[in-house]
Amino acid sequence: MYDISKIREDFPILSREVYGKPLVYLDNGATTQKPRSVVEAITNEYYSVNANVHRGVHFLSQQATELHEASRETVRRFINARSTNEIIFTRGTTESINLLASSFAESQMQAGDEVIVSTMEHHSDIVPWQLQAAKRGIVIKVIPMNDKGELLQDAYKQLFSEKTKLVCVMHVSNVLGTVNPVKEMIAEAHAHGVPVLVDGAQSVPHMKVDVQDLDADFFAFSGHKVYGPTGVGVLYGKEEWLDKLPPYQGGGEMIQSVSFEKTTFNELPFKFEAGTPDYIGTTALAKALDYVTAIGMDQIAAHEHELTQYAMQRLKQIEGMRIFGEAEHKSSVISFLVGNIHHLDMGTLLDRLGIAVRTGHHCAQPLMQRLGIEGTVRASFGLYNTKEEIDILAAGIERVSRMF
Ligand code: C6P
Repeated sequence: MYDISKIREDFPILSREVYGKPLVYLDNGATTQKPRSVVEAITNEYYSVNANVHRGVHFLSQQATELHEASRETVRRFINARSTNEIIFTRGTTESINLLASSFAESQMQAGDEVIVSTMEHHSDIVPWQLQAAKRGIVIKVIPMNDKGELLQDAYKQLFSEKTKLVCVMHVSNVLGTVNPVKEMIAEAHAHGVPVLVDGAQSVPHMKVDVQDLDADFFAFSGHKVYGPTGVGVLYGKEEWLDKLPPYQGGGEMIQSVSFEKTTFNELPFKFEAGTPDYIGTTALAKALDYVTAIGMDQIAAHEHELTQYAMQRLKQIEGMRIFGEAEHKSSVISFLVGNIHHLDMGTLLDRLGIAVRTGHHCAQPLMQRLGIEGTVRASFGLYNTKEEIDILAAGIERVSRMF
């Protein structure tokens, strides 16, 4: 039984008002709101445990270290990694991808080698590779998509060459909602002996993810999009790959011994975690994962699927409505434009009605170019959204449309 009223009570912010109207928060693709248990984990740890991890012999330091490492185990279990050695804590998806791009390109790629990305990628799956391209002369190849927002699998297969070293693809599009068939895409890449990095920023909050079932070589996600705190994220990597890659940053924690002549590096996962980690953040992330696990990822997926179906049907009734992203497998993201109304105008006026949506290019400008537009209005749903909120959104869009 999905008790939405009870769930909403866990998120105090959802009962606030903006401009004297009840908040309708539909910007979950950008970040999600936090349940009480996550916020309390942060204050509790600062008030009663706080000490630097992995360094001190004293009681608090050991307790903080235990919490931090228990959180790594929670993440491992949540995505079904084989070992906690495969869970690297980062600041978020962006840092996870930059880490991998830097370490992978440095050790595994030479001038002329190729990385495959897709048309719908977020800038954080593109720009790190462009930085490496400028440094090392690597080449970026792009998987095209059809007008429904689905990647063309035949074209994808044609992109492989003996120079292909990595595929970097998003699990779920933050603009179109498309759920890419990453399991099949990984199998295809593996048939060419090529590893795959999956950007899971928009999948982890919405569906059960099993990195072993996907057979992903690398998988990145952000805590703040899965009801956890800002500033903490994860890079999963198969141990055999992580063993081969050089560290990303140097500093404390990631070393075994240092002299001015030679430094030896720490074992996994610490080799990739230079400096004091956000150990309070990792505790809170684990609380967030516990929270969604207690509700059930399948239950969350079913609830959001129902909301998305309802919203698609409801929004399509609005005159002049153009929806971007009609893939067969679609997550809880709806991007749209209405008539000639600029996305920024629509977003600003919806905001005045208490409705928080995102507008713009959503950090996916190459996708906007493919769609032939500058930006969209985007409503993205989370586990606490309701059909009533979708009705408010639809009525809001109709009201704004009438004004133009
Ligand atoms: N998307 C949005 O769509 P960070 O900022 O590191 O937590 O996540 C970056 C990122 C990477 N990949 C995908 C698919 C994403 O959607 C995002 C973040 C947000 O509103 C902000 S642009």
